[in-house]
Order: sequence, then C-alpha cells, then structure tokens
Amino acid sequence: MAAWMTEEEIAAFQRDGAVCLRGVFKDWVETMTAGIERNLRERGPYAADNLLSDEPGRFFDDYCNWERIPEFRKVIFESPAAEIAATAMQSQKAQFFHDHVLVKEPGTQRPTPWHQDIPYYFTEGQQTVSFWIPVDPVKEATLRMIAGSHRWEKMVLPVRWKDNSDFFATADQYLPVPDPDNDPSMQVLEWAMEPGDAVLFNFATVHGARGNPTAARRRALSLRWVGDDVRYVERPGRTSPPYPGHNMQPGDVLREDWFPVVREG
Ligand SMILES: O=C(O)CCC(=O)C(=O)O
Repeated sequence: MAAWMTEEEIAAFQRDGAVCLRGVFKDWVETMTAGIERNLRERGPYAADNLLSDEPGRFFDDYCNWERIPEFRKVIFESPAAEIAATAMQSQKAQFFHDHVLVKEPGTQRPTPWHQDIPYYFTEGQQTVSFWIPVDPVKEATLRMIAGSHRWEKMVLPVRWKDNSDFFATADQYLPVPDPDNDPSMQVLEWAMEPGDAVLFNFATVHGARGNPTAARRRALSLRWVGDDVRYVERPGRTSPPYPGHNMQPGDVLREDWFPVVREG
C-alpha cells in the first residue's frame, strides 16, 4: 500500500499533520493547470475575490467545481491521488470531499490567515487529508503549517478571509488565531515547491500563507479527501462549503452520490 509514500513520510504526516511529497503529480501538472485556467474563466457560484478594492494583486478562490470541470474529474479519478490519500490517512477507503482553487497573482500582499479547515467543514474524524498542489514554482508564497496542530484539543477560531470577521456567532468556543512566527513554542513547516509536488495536510492542521510579492503567478489546486472514520457533524451555522440540501444527519457517512468513493476499502 505504501508505494507512493515511504514509511517515514507516512509517519511524518501522522506525527506533524503535514508532509511534502516530491513530484507525485508531475504527470498531471498540465491537466491541473488547464483546469485552474478553466475555473478562472468559468467561475462557479462560490467563486470569491478575497481582497478589498484598494489592495494590490488578486487573491481568487473557488471550490466544488469538479463535476463541471473535466480536467479536475480526470485528476480525481485517474491520478494516483486517491491511492496516496488512503495511504496517508491509513484508511481503506478514499472518499472525495471537494476541489479548491487558490490563485495569488503577482504583487498580492495579503496573507492567507492562519486557520484550520475543520471548523468550516461539516466533517469530524481523524482520517482526513488535503493535497495542496502548486502548478507554479513557489517559495515565498508557499503553504505554511504548524507542526502537530492537528492534535490540538480545541479548534481555532474560523474567520472570513476577506475581512477577518467571525465565521460563526460562537467565537468564544474557539482558540484565538495563533501567531506562530512570534511564538517559540510552535514549529512552522514549509517547503519551496515545484509543479507536481504536493503538501499533504490533515483538515485539523493549522495552516496559512504569505502574500505573493513576486512577479510570478501562484496557482494551486487543493484536493480534499476523507477516510473510514469520517462522519457528518453539525456546525453552529452555514458551513464552507455549504452543500445546501445535503440532507445528512449527524453520524452519517458522507453521501456517496455527492462525495464519490474513488478508492474502495
Ligand atoms: O493557498 C492558500 O493561500 C491557502 C490554501 C488553503 O488554505 C487550503 O488549501 O486549505
């Protein structure tokens, strides 16, 4: 089962909540790039530009478009992604949750705030993984993760990216947003990356990114997967992504007609 990851890489992912795999999607960069460009041209209902009108650059994101973007479908169903996801999660099954495109154009000052994905999602469980796959070389604007934060007992306050406002009305139930660059007790993991490399991280791993002050584009595709122990959970408001009309109840396995099981157990 470990063909795409060494035992050390699996152990690092389990221990730190993040690991960088080199070159695993090198044969898929062209397809992913075409999908991202299609997504930029053909925005979905959730597409967002996350900068205020007087800020330089552009920070675009959009998600849940795999059903209408053939390049994304190809990557999800034909690339080694599902096999790698199952290996990293130590799960029999790899069930696809959603795709997420994140583009920081040259000169974008705005950092991506430190956050976990789990409080925004209607999922609970340990067996989760997101792949962050840049299709441009990245260094300064790479993804950054707090090692071991996927084991923190409380969740970090979720905020809206555009204006930093609270995402739910229950702000007092969360940890404050951390500042690992000024907290010596926290270790930040980050890697300079080439197209085809992927950072794998748990839905509970705290992550963020600097702006993109360079002259080069920073386009990335995130693919998000859940494993055997993941169940639907209610959050104190509309989740992100929201999936209106999903009809699931707390404790349900995610419905397979909306969230395809790409690798069976
Ligand atoms: O690309 C970024 O700036 C942030 C990515 C991210 O938060 C994610 O993929 O979950």
